[in-house]
Amino acid sequence: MLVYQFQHLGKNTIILPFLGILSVKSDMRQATLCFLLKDNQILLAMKKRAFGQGKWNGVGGKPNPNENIKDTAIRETEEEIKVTPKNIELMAVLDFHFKYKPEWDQQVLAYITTEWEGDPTETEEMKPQWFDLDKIPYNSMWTSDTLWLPLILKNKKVKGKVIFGENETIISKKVYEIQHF
Ligand code: 6OG
Repeated sequence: MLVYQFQHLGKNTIILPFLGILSVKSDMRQATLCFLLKDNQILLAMKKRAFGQGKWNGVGGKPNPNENIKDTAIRETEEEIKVTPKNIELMAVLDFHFKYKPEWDQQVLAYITTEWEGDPTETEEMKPQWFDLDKIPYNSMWTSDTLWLPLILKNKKVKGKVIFGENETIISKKVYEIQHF
């Protein structure tokens, strides 16, 4: 089976030779993550409420209607930790599926930034904290973070798909490096 990507057909276009196009468009909603990096440290933030509550994560959220996703990444970082990123770079595009909670399905675009204005500040939604790169608290993060975060911290760009079963266990995973998006 051949899997191609055609911009005009959408993200998940599968073409079976002689059989035609099997599936065309991904309708997953999108969300962003932004990680601040300085020296040998990464800024994570404790999610204080709602989806992902109690986990350390990058900062982000969902686009407003008609909002460009990169603008979402910047706006959410401003809203959640009072920092304005100046140079964000897309490092990962990750499809997360929840077999028993399909309403949680989302495609997450993860960005890194090394330049910003403002000091990370706690808000009602997130409590930011710097971590040494060798002390990332993976035990208190989404379990799938170990699959892709170490790669983007080595400056690799990645795509991935993870399917979660019950209790956030991973029942299927595929993460691979790409040259560019
Ligand atoms: P709000 O519901 O807060 O946006 N997000 C994930 N982050 C990680 N590290 N792993 C996942 O795997 C994630 N799924 C979603 C994207 C949701 C926030 O949660 C992130 C957004 O920053 C399951 O508006």
